[in-house]
Amino acid sequence: HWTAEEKAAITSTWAKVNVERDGCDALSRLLCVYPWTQRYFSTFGNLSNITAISGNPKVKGHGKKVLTAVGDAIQHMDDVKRHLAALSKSHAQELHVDPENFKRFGECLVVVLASRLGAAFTPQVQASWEKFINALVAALSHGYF
Ligand code: ZNH
Repeated sequence: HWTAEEKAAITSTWAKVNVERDGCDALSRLLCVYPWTQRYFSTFGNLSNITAISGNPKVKGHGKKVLTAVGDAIQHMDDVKRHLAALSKSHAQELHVDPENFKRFGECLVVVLASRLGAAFTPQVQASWEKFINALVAALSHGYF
């Protein structure tokens, strides 16, 4: 259910992503804008303000881990649900992450991509990303039901 243009939009913009820098930015935004999401990261230390959050090495490490998983999912765009089945189960059953937070994180990621890409983040690219984020969120939420 992806057109060639959508796939090209996703893979070409992803080639410009730095998983550590942009992962840290997206996760920092989540923790700052939706501070109750900090409850999942009680072992991360100081998350008291945006400077502390974005400079926290554990935020950096975890942001990289999450965006690396997003990059892997892009390699499996036609089969995202199956590709993420185990990760969905672990978020549901072990980490107990409210799946609403996947949507929130996806929105943070789109903001980071838009600010990095500037003019390259055309309406067509944005639409492709919104569609991909929806598929990613659906796949990650699948193991909850
Ligand atoms: Zn998550 C973990 C992915 C979202 C929370 N994650 C994780 C990991 C991965 C991920 C890959 C690792 C696992 C293993 O190692 O096994 N995530 C992901 C993705 C996404 C996410 C892809 C989207 C897109 N998460 C999320 C959110 C949250 C979370 C939103 C909340 C808010 N995670 C989490 C936690 C963990 C994880 C808590 C664990 C951490 C540690 O322990 O270190």
